[in-house]
Amino acid sequence: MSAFTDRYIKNFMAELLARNPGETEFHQAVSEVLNSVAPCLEEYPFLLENKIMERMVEPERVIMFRVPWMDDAGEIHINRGFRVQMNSAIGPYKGGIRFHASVNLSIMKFLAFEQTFKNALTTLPMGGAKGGSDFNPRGKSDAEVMRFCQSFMTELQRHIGQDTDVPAGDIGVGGREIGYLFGQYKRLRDEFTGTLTGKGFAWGGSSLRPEATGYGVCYFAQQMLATRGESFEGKTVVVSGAGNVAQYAAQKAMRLGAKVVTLSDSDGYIYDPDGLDEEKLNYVLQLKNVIRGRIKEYAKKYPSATYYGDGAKPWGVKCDIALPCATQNELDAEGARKLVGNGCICITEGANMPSTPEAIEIIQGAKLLYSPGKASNAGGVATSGLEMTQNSIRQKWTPEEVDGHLRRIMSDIHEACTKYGTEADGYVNYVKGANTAGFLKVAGAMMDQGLV
Ligand code: NDP
Ligand code: 2IT
Repeated sequence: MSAFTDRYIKNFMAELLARNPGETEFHQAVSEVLNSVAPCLEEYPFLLENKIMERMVEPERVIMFRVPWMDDAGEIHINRGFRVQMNSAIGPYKGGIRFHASVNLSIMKFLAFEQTFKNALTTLPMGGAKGGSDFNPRGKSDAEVMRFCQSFMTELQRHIGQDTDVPAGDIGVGGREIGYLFGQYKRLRDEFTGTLTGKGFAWGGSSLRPEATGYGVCYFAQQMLATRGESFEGKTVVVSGAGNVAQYAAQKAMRLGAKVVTLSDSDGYIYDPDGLDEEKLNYVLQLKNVIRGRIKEYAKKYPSATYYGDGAKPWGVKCDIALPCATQNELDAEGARKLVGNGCICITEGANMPSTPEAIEIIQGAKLLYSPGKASNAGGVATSGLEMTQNSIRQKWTPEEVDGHLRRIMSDIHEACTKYGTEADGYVNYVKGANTAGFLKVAGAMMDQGLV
């Protein structure tokens, strides 16, 4: 990197921090991309002159709104709603909605920023956005969740549409919430369109959308492993999380011949040395998606498993492959050292930004196969894109057709990462590859469309 680029990055980050104080997750996401694309900025000075990076970090629009709702006991609650419409250079805004107590503007902006590059990688025409609320769905009744979703959508509906902005699920937003959100959208706008994705199969949803993120993670990991002549067959896999992404990553890894030995939630993790099987996984699906219980119940049901509480993370469990599928910054330097020390060969991210910058440095320093979420979890939004296509042409594709598209897209993303991320010694830096490929596509579209 030249002295000029080094100075540019330092000045850029100083200004970003001054303009967006306290938004630590957003700073982290921008810093990673900026460092990856610095050589492009050096190579193409017109990107600097046109302030493409400066434009990319300023959301096109941020919507923040009050979400009032009443609980079952008649008490009134006020939450905060968000939609960050980050970049529409290559298509209508697209990205999930997160309901979690930790949601704030920094988390929304980092997710919308990441989404912009991820969506560009999918090869489909989708811009980047993210939304959500600091509403905590844990312990809420179905009726409370429904009233909250209706209040949230009463404001959000003004800002979205099938050709404008198409939300979907994320942490705390699954099939149930998308149903309530869609119902209210349809009622207020009097239109049955593909404005939300992740819809129920009977009312516009795509087959395989629930499975798509987790399956895509494993398809991507297969490609990574293949670069070293390896596969899932006979490997031990550690998965974090127990939600949508974790469930289907575990299922696919298992079906590809691996032994999945952990799952987790924010309270702790279970370690099952015998590994999951179809019956145990069905129990987890029931536990998390229907009963909405905690992962510690697994260890009560299956005595082969041990539960580790107090927020313990599974990274100390010896494994060949790790799939972080819970949340941002869940894998820190200490966790990374444990994985490397125990002989792990591949870390494929299912969550968005689950590894801290220090963890990534350790993992890449040890030359492990390592992919950032924006590449390896893109199967979810890609299948949302396929849902939009099916809605537009008013047709439904078979699971086999959708799976074929998903496999091809994950393979194309892998190819883009190797094209832009292969280093002089042959090591594939998937972070650099993903950021550069996504950046060049969005930057090119922004250049074509003038100063907007
Ligand atoms: P779910 O709500 O279905 O599951 C989230 C899981 O992560 C739960 O097990 C949850 O445990 C755990 N978790 C959430 N917050 C924390 C936290 N602060 N600390 C520890 N554990 C936590 O969400 P998804 O599976 O959909 O999402 C998981 C990740 O994947 C997120 O990073 C999301 O952005 C990303 N993602 C999701 C996609 C999708 O299509 N759904 C697509 C691409 C990425 P608990 O119950 O204790 O909160
Ligand atoms: O982070 C993500 O890519 C998602 N939560 C899915 C977004 C989508 O629009 O399907």
